[in-house]
Amino acid sequence: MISLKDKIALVTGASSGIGAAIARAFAAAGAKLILTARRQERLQQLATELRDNFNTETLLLTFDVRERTAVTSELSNLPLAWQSVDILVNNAGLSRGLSKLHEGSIDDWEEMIDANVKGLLYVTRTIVPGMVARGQGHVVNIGSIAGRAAYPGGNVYCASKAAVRTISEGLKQDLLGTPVRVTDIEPGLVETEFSIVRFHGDEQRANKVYENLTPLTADDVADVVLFVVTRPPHVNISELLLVPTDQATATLVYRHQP
Ligand code: NDP
Ligand code: 8X3
Repeated sequence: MISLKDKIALVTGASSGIGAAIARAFAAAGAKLILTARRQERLQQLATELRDNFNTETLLLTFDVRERTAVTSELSNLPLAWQSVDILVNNAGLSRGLSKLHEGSIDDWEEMIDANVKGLLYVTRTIVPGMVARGQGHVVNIGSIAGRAAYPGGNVYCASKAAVRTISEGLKQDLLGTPVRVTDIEPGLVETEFSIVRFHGDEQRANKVYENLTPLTADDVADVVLFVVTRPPHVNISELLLVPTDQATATLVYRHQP
C-alpha cells in the first residue's frame, strides 16, 4: 500500500462537494495539497480547517479551468516546493440544465464542455509531463455514471462524461510503459451542490433529485478515491462505478415510501 505522507496532491474543484471531501481524506492521510477552484474564500476556509485538524500544508490557486491561459500559467509556474505533483484529481466540473437537446441552452453546453472536457485536458496536459519525467504519478478523473449511457435530458452532460471516460482510457494507453497510473471514478447520485448548480440555483428542484432515497455522500466518493491511490504501485484501478444502493442505473432508482 502507498502512503500519502508528504505526497503532493492537486485537487481541482476543491471548494465544494466531492473535491473538498477528497482534500479532507488526503489531508487526514498526510498529503500536502494544491487546491484549486474559482471561489477563493471557500478554498481558504478549507485550508484553515485542514491546517487546524491535520497540520496540512496547502497551496491555493484560484482559476477557472475553462481559461486555458490561466490554467497553463498557474500550473506551469508552481513554487519549487510544489512542482512534484504525485496525484492529480481532475474533479472540477458541473452539469447545467436537463433540457431536451433540441430545446437546450447553447451557453449551458459550452460551459459543460469547456469545464468537464477542455478544462480537464488543459490541467492534464500541464501536469502529466512532470509525472512522466519523474517516473511517478497518478491521475484520477472524476467521471460519472452519466458517461456510460445517456439519459433523457442528460445529453451534453453525459457526452462530456463519456469524453472523460474515453480520455482516461486513452491516457492509460499513452502512459503504458511508464509507472504513471490512471483512474476514472464514475459515481452515481452524490448529494452535493451539483444539482443546485444544474438547476441554476433552484434548490427545491435540486432537493427532489435526492428525495426518498439515500444518495452517496461526497465522503463516500473520497473514501474510494483514497483506496484507489493507495494501492501498491503495480495495481491500476482503471475504472470504478459506485452508486447508492438505491440506484441501479442513471434513471432507475428506488424511492422509499414517504
Ligand atoms: P459541486 O458543485 O459541489 O462541486 C463542483 C466543484 O467544481 C466546485 O469546487 C467548483 O468550484 C468546481 N468548478 C466547477 N466549474 C469550474 C470551473 N469552470 N473552473 C474551476 N472550478 C470549477 O459538485 P460535485 O462535488 O458533485 O462535483 C464534482 C465532480 O463530480 C464534477 O465533475 C461532477 O460532474 C462529478 N460528479 C458528480 C456527481 C453528483 O451526483 N454530485 C456524480 C458523478 C460525478 P468553484 O465553483 O468554486 O469554481
Ligand atoms: C452526476 C450523476 O446521474 O446526475 O454525474 O448524471 S447524474
